[in-house]
Amino acid sequence: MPDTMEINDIHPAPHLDSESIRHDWTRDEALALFALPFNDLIYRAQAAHRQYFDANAVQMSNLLSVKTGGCPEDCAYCPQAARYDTDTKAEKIMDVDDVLSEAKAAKAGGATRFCMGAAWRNPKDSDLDKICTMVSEVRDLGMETCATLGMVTDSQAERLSAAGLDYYNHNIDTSEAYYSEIITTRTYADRLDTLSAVRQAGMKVCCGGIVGMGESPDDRAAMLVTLATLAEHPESVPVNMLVTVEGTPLSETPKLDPIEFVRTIAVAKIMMPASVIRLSAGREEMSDELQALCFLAGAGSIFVGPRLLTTPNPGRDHDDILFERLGITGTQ
Ligand code: SAM
Ligand code: DTB
Ligand code: SF4
Repeated sequence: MPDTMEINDIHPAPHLDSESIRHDWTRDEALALFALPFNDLIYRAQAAHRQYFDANAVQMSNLLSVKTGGCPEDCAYCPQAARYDTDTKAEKIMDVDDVLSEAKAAKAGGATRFCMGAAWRNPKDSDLDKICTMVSEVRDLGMETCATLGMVTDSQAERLSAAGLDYYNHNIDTSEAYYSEIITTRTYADRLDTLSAVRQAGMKVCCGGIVGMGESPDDRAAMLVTLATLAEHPESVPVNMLVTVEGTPLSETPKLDPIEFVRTIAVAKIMMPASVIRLSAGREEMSDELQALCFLAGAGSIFVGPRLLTTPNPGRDHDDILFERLGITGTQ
């Protein structure tokens, strides 16, 4: 692996030469970024962020689980997998009117994007009728729309796009090498196929992963390289800290060093400077100071509202105070 001097030589600090959009990142380069002294890394990431974004603005998305639990997949982190004995029980898909009430409340609370999640391996065509109605009605409220429904075919992606879906979230979650330690009911290639269906249908891609699942530093670097070498970078890159849930196979996973989490956000920002990196799951257990470091490292978006899908998230009161203390404005 190159040392600090070498990576700075290859990619000079941004005041000397701006971070440009590259799609040819290598694992060694990613590892060398991870290995930078923390201050150098954060400086690079913050400067990259400022080339494309207002550094004092953070976009707010609101999640809603429109179909909870009972999922046939075996994702080792997930409380919604039917095979694990968790507190999350299978429910039916929500009624459109109830979803709309939640979206209106989210909009009133300042969220600009409404993300609808379903615990499916993949939606049935008949499920999509209702989802498409939700999407178009949420969009009519003047919000951006996002959905995460599992794997979709080309024609399903086209239907969602036609209904007005702005973003499709589909995470690669970890490196290809570590994937089978976490999920065995589908492959990495399945994931990439859905991402290309989403792109082909003209939607924006929201794709990231989870850290703190026992993966190695190499896995974290490899995951970011996969994202940053896609033909187009995902417009939105959620970086989730594993939320450990009782009953899931990862419930006892030791906590990742929070500094390594901040480094992951910073490296993602340097490798994909024009993408919005989202400080996603895990904020409930993070200090305000840790979240502030994530914003400094280039996180430009969060999930707001008291819940993620099934687990708690800091309430708006807490986030309002944090934003006030940091001089951050919530925005698109
Ligand atoms: N079933 C669909 C799928 O897997 O794509 C959509 C819903 S799934 C819950 C969406 C994403 O939530 C997962 O890809 C994963 O990245 C994230 N997630 C789920 N459980 C999590 C946990 N315990 N901690 C952090 N992120 C989690
Ligand atoms: C993403 O990357 N994180 C969100 C959203 N996209 C769908 C989901 C986090 C889920 C955390 C566990 C739960 O609340 O069930
Ligand atoms: Fe199902 Fe998605 Fe949870 Fe995996 S992450 S078990 S696919 S809901």
